Amino acid sequence: MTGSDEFHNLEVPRLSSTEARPSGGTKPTFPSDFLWGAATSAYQIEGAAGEGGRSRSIWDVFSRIPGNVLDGTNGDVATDHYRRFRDDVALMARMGLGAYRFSVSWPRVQPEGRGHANPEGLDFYRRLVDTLLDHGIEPWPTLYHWDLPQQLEAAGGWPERDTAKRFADYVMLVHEAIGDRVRSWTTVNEPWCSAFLGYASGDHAPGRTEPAASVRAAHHLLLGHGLAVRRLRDAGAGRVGIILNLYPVSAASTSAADTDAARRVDGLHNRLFLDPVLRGRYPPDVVTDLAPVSTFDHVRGEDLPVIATPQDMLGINYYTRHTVAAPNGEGSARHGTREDRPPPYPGSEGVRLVRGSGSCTAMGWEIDASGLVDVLRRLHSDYPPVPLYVTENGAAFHDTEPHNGLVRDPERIDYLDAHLRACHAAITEGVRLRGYFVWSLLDNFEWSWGYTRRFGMVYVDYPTQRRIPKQSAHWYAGVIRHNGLPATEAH
Ligand code: IFM
Repeated sequence: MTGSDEFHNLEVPRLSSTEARPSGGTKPTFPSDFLWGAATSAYQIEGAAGEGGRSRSIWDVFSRIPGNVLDGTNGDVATDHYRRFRDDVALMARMGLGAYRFSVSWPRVQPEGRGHANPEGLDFYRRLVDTLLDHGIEPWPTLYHWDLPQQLEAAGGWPERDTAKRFADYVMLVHEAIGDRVRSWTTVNEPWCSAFLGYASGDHAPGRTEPAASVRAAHHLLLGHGLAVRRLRDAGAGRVGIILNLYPVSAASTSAADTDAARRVDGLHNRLFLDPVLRGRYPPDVVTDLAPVSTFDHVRGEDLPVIATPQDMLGINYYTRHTVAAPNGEGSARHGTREDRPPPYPGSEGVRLVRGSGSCTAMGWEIDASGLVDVLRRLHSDYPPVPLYVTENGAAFHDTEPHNGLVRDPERIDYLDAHLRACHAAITEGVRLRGYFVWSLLDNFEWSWGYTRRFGMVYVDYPTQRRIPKQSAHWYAGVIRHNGLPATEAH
């Protein structure tokens, strides 16, 4: 935010009669203590890559290799949040956010990934947390959102057990700095992405294509989470939890082959992470599926109890559902990655993602809010009880340029509206869902898609860094203010 006051009055813009669509339903109201938030992550917004004593992360290195990022960009400047955080927090306050989920950059706080802390880096997060608290916004730091210090990758990265220990040490540096002011901690964001996009498909940093290493990485990310939970709890931290990206997985047909493909993909995407964390064991069928690439001999006897250390909450990131077919099953292939090749994840080789009939976001992800209800229901009925938070949900669309200070993004409002109705339905069924964070507060660096995809409720004009709240930001502010949704769907 550049100090302009286009966000001055957060009234929901009036809709024309053709834009309003009756739902016929009642007006969903959320529990009075429901937490309304928005999320970002360090590498995607901070910029200031070479400042304040920050070292290089794996994304600084990966994004500089031609071909890795669609538009050839990187997070050097991003949304310049490192310098503009005060304006950004003021903007959040005007939206009425109750919580802000941000991530702490490990290479900013502990440049070598081990050893001494960088006081300037810690100071940045102290100032951010203080500013949030001054505005009545609860800070929700995430301790790892994909920006591993490059020095740790040079030492082997997440496939090495030592990285999990280094992570727990770094977490304590952060806790020492802001632990007196932070109540809610999330450890690792979407370990599936770090492990399998980072070490198997190579779509994300560090860009390795080593299936065996990806399975080890998945385990060590979980171990790092468990070690961090224990250390944080010993240090008196309030509430701690991990964040998983979960997808309902359906078979494209009732054939035995497609049904088995769905089991495999569900195992690899969901149960490989949920079961160790919430049940203290790896699912035997997934271990069998992964046998061609891993004997799981990296798993030590003491690890699973550590990973399953009871946590106070579970964060769920939900974007879409998957329908899958066996290699020669039914259905038509869908873009699995940017390059339109089948995802080479171990354990599900040859399985195809099948395009559904619904419309898609600019990421090519099918919009299906009912999948969020499915995910929440499953956690409620199949796993031990734990308070749930939707820690990311949102969509990229090809937003139009600002016109008269307004960016109209009706598809995003529709998306958020539908998914919040799904949250409300789940709560009505008894699911312990306690809060919801939109991804994302601001347009930002969307990893290997660079700046070509905009997820923000706030438009960022990158050349000037001007922030322009989109119509969805106004709409979300209204939802927060009313603690509920309109009786009619938004657009
Ligand atoms: O931008 C990412 C975020 O960093 C992690 N979850 C998914 C988002 C959209 O791809």
